[in-house]
Amino acid sequence: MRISFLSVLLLLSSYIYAGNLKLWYDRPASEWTEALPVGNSRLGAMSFGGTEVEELQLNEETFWGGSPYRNDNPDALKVLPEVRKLVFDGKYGEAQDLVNKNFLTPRNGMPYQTIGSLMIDFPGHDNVTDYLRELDLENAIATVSYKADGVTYTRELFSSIADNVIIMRISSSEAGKLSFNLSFNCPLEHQVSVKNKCLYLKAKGNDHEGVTGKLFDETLVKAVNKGGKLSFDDNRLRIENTDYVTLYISSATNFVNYKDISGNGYKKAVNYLNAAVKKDYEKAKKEHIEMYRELFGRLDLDIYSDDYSNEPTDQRIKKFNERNDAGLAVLLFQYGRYLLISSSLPGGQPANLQGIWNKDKVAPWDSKYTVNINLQMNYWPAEVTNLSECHEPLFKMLQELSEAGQETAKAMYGCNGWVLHHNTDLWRSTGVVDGAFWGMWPNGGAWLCQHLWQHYLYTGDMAFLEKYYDVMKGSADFFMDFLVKHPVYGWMVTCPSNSPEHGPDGENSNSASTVAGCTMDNQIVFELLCNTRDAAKLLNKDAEYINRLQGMIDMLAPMQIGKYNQLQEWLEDVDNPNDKHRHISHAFGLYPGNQISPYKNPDLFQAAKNTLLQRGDEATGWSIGWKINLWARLLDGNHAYKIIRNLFAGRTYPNLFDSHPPFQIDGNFGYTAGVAEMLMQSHDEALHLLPALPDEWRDGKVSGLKARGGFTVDMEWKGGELLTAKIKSALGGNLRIRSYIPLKGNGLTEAKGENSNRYYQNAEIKEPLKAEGLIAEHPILYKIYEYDIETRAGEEYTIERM
Ligand code: FUC
Repeated sequence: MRISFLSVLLLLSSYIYAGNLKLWYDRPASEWTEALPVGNSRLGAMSFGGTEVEELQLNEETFWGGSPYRNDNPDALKVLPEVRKLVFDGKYGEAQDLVNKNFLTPRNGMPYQTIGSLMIDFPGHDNVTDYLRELDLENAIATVSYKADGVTYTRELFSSIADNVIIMRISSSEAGKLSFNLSFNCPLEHQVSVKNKCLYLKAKGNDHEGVTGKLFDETLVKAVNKGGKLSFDDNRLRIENTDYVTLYISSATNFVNYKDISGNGYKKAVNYLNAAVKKDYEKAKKEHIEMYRELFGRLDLDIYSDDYSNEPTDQRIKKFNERNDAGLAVLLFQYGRYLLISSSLPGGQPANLQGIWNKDKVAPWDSKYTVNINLQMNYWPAEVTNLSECHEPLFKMLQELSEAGQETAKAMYGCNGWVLHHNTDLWRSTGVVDGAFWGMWPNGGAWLCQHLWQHYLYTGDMAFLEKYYDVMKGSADFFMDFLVKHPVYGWMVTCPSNSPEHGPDGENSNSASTVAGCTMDNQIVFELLCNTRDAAKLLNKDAEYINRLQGMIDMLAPMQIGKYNQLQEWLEDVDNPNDKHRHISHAFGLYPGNQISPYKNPDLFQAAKNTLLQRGDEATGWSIGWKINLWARLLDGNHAYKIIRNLFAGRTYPNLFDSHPPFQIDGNFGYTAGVAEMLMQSHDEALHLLPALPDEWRDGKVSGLKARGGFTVDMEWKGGELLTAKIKSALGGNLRIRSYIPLKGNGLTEAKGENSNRYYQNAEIKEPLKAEGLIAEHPILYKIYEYDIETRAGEEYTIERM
């Protein structure tokens, strides 16, 4: 009996894990946002899954326009005193005009670019049945299968983590039935030819904003066929009457680092290719899966509801708000982890605005790095969802920015240390871009430094802290010089700056956003200086500097509560309670910061809640991602779930990419972090289990969440209550578990001693103001329970129902 190739394949594929973590569709993609992404951090492909024509749109993470350049404008320094005077005199528009004239350059940033697409034509495959296209998140493999003329055709696609090439196996159920042609489409300046028995594409990165494009991507496609004929004609690779074919797509650029482009892309691509083709396909697949699962497999989440996994993913998205499909919420959560692994592995570039997946020559916002929320959000899930290694590309980038940004700090502000404004790119540009209304914001680097400290808090890695201490200190040095005394309040403030992309008149860019000491700046600088101080103490260095930092911390502006019971966004009480702007910058102190909590400052906690209520629940994709985290920190799971519903109602593409619109990957990562934050929180020196569980997620279990302090948390819950938690300690030390029981009423309640039934009070109970609708709530009171476990490294502790 002849065993068909398909069944051999199935036998060989037995190590593929089964599960419901699949995106699947019953038709090919007709839009890019229906295509399915694969990636190994460096090489990405979007597979459309067509039958007559399969398009693999390709990316290589270092393929950007331009070449090494800088965008500092030294004129800034000359007008800085005047700009500051105008701001302090309340002449914000004039200050902004002066910034526009003196701080900017024509260089707003270089674009991340597509390589182009590999087109695979299957003549005659127009009439097909049994079509199935899926992306398996447990194995990081995309497949397509269908029947044409009684023959089943199957494709398996992955971007190999093990071999640094993209591999596609195309097979047919009957021998000799597979024929197809390969060619390239490329929107850039390019050449296609045959080289080294491969189809070869060389594309040139764009010239952009006066910066010459000096990067070249070189891509080789090799087909290894079983039987049949392989030939080249007219820059096409033709395969005829074969049983199965393995395609290897190898691609690289001449990029070495942000200052050096002397590499040899061709050589790199050939080396990866030669090594990959030597390996048996099944072995290559197995190694890729193993490396991927080492990361992905660390965290399991199950939330119980009716199972709709037999419906195509695009249909489930549409119906999400008609029913409780917790499986889809889990799929999207794990998709965020899949995307992070696939776009950000050690040694690579950080995930940009679109991760690594971009079809355009010049994408929206150049698909670069916006650092007034977006890049940070990309890394929110990294630690808490147990993908700490995926954080590494960001740390490396910070190291580089701390070098590049020194010149900017000196040239533009005459300050020590380093500065980054609201954007950067492959070339680590650090100047002001896009116009003062958006770009006059010197806190990008300071915010990113939070990630260094957070990595330390999760891992306790002292060598890491030592390695990156100078990056944090360099950012702190900048602010020690840059902050100025506010002539009215006497606080030390940033000036000029803005509350990202937003002024008291909203986003009307004819108005001014240029101000001094907005709340987000004060919070970010507070965190940076405190974290640097604490790092110095831990590392036993810079004793005198610690005192200076503390002196400055004591002079920073506090958070303030305004006339609508809101957390003020600016130093003055000028917030508009009907403003729905997507940036909720002053909520930084609630999340991702930790300066506001019901534990330490219930009045500010309530004010932050009012601000969120005033801003409303509709938002762009990433803003939704942020709001999920914020409502989780506000301990309101049902409200967080309401925001999740908004995410599925128009902010999620059929391929589960997040929609700003257009596609931006930050919202995917914000969502994944948000779900983790709903299930577990670790801040305020305590662990909080199930802090924001919505009614829809009453029963479930999770394993492998990470908490600050080196803890790994597994939990099972039923009827909305914790059944058991198993907490493993990697570092030892005190584990404080805290829970909050909301209380009705508005009387003051006495705060009681340590570690026991602590009641919390609000300092002053104000009547909520009503201005054009309900925009503020009565303060919430909590009864706070705590208990401490003294843990030992390597031991696991079980907690029963709380
Ligand atoms: C920030 C946001 C925009 C967009 C851009 C890439 O400027 O305000 O909404 O996400 O980044």
